Amino acid sequence: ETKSQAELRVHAAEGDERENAQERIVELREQILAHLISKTGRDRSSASTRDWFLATALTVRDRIVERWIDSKQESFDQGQRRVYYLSLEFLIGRLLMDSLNNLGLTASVREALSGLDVDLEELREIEPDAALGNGGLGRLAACFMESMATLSVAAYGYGIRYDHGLFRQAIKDGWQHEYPEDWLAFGNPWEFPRPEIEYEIGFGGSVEAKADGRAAQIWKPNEIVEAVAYDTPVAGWRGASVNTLRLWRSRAPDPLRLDVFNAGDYVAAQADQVRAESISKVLYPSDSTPAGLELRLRQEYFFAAASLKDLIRRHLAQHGDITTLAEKNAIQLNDTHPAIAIAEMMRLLVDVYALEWDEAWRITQQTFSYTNHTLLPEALESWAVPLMERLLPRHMQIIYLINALHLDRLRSAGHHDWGLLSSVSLIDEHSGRRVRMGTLAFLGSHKVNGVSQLHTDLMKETVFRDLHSLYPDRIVNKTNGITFRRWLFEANPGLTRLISETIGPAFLDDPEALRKLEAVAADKEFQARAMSVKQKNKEALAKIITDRLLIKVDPDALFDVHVKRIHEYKRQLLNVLETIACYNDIRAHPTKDFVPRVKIFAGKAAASYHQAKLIIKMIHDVGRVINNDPSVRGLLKVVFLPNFCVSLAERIIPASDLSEQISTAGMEASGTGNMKFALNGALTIGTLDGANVELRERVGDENIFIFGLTAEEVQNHRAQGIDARATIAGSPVLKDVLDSLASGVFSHDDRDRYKQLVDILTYHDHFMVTADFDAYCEAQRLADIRWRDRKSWWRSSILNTARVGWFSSDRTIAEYAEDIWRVPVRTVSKS
Ligand code: B1H
Repeated sequence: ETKSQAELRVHAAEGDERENAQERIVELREQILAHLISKTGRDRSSASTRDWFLATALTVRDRIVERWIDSKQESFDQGQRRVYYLSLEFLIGRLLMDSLNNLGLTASVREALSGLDVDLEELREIEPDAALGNGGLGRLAACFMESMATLSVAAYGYGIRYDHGLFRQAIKDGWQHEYPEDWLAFGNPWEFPRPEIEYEIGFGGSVEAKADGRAAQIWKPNEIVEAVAYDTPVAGWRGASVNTLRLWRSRAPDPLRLDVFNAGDYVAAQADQVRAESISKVLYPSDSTPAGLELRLRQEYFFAAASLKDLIRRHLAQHGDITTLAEKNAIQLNDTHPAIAIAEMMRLLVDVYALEWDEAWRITQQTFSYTNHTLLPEALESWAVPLMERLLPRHMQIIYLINALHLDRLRSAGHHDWGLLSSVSLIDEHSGRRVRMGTLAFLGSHKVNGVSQLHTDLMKETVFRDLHSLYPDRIVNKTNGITFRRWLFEANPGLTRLISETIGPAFLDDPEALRKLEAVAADKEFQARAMSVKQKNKEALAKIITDRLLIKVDPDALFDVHVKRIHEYKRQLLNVLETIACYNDIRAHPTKDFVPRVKIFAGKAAASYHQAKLIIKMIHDVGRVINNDPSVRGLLKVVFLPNFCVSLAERIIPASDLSEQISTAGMEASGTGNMKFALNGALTIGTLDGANVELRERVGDENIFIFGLTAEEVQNHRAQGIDARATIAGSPVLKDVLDSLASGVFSHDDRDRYKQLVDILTYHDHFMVTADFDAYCEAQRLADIRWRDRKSWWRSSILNTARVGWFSSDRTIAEYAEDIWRVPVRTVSKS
């Protein structure tokens, strides 16, 4: 038996491949070669890795396309209700391995390529990430697209085809620098441009009344931009079905003003085009704080309007009747970013399709639903009325009308309290006049959901308290999930294989079947094998660290990992302070036995977020001192991996022992990294925040390190005022740490660098870093004790993997399908 045959035999995720394997391999090889020649114009002797990647991707794509056409035909024939997922972000990452795995082609393609002396791993690595998102919200949309295809939900994703995704992060002297990302530089083999699918999107201009006195008006925009479709097929697990991600690119109706060009003003001649194209030029790089700039509103309206035009066209082509729109279509708003679609839908129904206002409103509400992803006050989107009036005059009228009817209805139901009425009004009168997009999304939807149980409870108590009291059935919870295909099968083939050999392949189709691992959680041999898988993953990560940072880390050390966007509420700072405390402890006790740790950080800061960038600098400053201090004796290392992205996460997560999920309680709506780490057998150290709460319920108290204030305690603490001087005075360890930072121990070149930061912690520690510090250190020491008892650690690790099946995004999507969209789901399993 050759190595590759053995691989074929055991690699469960590549299950169905044994049959006719040899013929298939030969056929694949021929197709790859044919594509190589016809699409790159090169042959074997001159092809580059990129050429081979393209040829391979196109070969896979051919197989996806067959099923794509079938899926579309099938949902048309069945007249199913379609689901539309509107999102400004889809953080997809790479697609080659994802497509191969889902089509069951990984082993055959690897074999076909190796016969051509090409290494699939190299092709995998050359694919650029499609980074059309900032973080959790965008990645969730990508997981949902894959799960909807897996469950054969007839779904379309709609978004923007940004020329440039999330910026590339480079670190210079510890500081973050941003560079434009260029994922399309070498073309994109997965997408199909659809130049024939284009819509005119208007901006600005004026509104003319119609003579008949009805609600309908005529909007005369003074600027037109075209939206052109680009489609990417999304294949579900085992090729169950293939859905479409349709992304819009903007362009001007005329590429050039020829008269101006001929007169010699080349720049002015192209000005319209530049203005139009700027809409789909670049993703706004803020996670959780909306930019609030005019271009952002243009992006939001541009893609919402194009998507509605497109789905209404599809509906009318099939059903011919606008009044059945709600029965046949469900539109999910991914946060408020597409919420202007509600006003646009009303405009289309009333002004264009001539429906009565009340019927239009009923159809709109029945069609739309809205997911809220954050309660941070600064993150709640609102638009200044004058900007809205200038850019979207008709929509502003419609919003006023929705508001007037809404408030009238409340008054006639006996609500006269001015405080209540102004708090649920669509217009915020406090800080200039602004349109509240969350309120618009809430009113225009039949269901509004949070993304974890705690977050949903807090929605009802805080931001949406008054709206909830008026519409008590509207808010529901849908706890987030992740696709196990990417985050286990693809990212961790070693563990996938081990699980499959131990409990059989049923878990590949039914994540709850992972529970069978409970039986072997304490089994010596299974533990040893799980350990050896993790060890290999850690060695691979150690190599990445050495290659990129020239820092040597010991794969036997505990890998303590904190990767996510850099934000004060996520409290990377708390982790750094604890790191300094460990450093002080190690130096003070040269003979004490410490658990060797590698602290691994990665994540991007919003370009304008000064405090977050300072935290990145601090990680580097602290790391430089610790990593170069011989008295640390290799017991502690601090590394920051630049340019965190989906493909890097796929390397880091399977190599992690400890997962840092330490946000200030009440501030992380859900988190999804927490789920990815637990699935891959990392133990979590975390607060009772977001989905950590549900994670603890599922893995069990003894298999997770929970510490710190609860959301309620944080609220009380804040209400009492948060002068931290007493807390600091009561914690000698913390005091030491802060003194050393403030006095410049880690910043000799600029001793005052962290002075202000320490002041903020001392006088108004909004994120409760000081309040939680001692509890966090204590939890870390419990983790040390556990780590020393390797049997107990590994039992917990295996139980984590065994018990997190519920966090599959298939479960999440099944819940949306049943409670919000009211569409059926179907699973295709192996047989
Ligand atoms: C999340 C955002 C977000 N919540 C505004 N909110 C943005 C807000 O560009 N903007 O304007 C971009 C992103 N992202 C995250 O969503 C939450 O913080 C996570 O806790 C949650 O897991 C994730 C998915 O629900």
